[in-house]
Amino acid sequence: MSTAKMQPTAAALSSTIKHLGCNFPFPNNHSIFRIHSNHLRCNGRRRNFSVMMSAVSSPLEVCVKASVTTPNRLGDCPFTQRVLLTLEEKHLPYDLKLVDLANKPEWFLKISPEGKVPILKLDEKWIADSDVITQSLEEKYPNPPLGTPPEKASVGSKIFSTFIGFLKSKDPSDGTEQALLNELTSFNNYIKENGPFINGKEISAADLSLGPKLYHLEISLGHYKKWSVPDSLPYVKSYMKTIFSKDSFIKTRALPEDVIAGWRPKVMS
Ligand SMILES: N[C@@H](CCC(=O)N[C@@H](CS)C(=O)NCC(=O)O)C(=O)O
Repeated sequence: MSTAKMQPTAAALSSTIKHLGCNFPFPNNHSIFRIHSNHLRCNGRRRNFSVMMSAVSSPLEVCVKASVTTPNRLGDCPFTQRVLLTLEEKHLPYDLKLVDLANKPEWFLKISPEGKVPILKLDEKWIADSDVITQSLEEKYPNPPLGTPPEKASVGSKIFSTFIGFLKSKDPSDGTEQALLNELTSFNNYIKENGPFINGKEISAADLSLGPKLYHLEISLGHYKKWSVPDSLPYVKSYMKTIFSKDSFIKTRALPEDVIAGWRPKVMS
């Protein structure tokens, strides 16, 4: 088990606040503070910048798949990356607990009876399943809001299953490539009309779920089928580029070699 801490320091936040020309008392205990929109008085004037109001006392613990190619690195689970992206976009500190899924330790099976990652500890309870985890994070930490309106939540949701169908297919004329192209085409048309993200201008939960799946699609179809998203779908391509280049994505993405290794059993079966 290995632990990697990712958190801003209280000192860094304090120095940002001082930069704005005010000195607020800032506890020097390395707690992490969340920023809310609240008005404070500074130098006798009401200032409309925001300062910490509630403390996230310690980093949230998340069990994630460990890399199979590189020691002490995050592995290739798209559901895990979805959860980490949510934590990043909500500026929540977290600790990664890397789990070797090929050799699951006893401590992990005790807290994850299904033996699956991701699991995240919230209010002293371990929660499984990325749907449940991201929903629970949204409820407990509503700012910034990441919820996707229900009528848009399933946009692009068939891309992952059709991608897997095509990846596993051994018969080029079985229609699996066309099924994927159909899903990507309707996503392309949707983003063209409604983008740049699924909910319009701002990134939301549906993008944080789809982004890692498109990353797996790009790497594994490129590797195993020498296939890439056609130029006739420019909105899909620019959507992928936008999401893949976000800092939160770069920080939480798997190594391409892990993605390739992760899909090998499906391709070979
Ligand atoms: N529905 C779950 C799926 C999680 C899942 O399938 N995780 C895979 C890794 S990507 C896993 O832990 N598999 C167990 C194993 O490989 O033994 C979610 O959204 O979190």
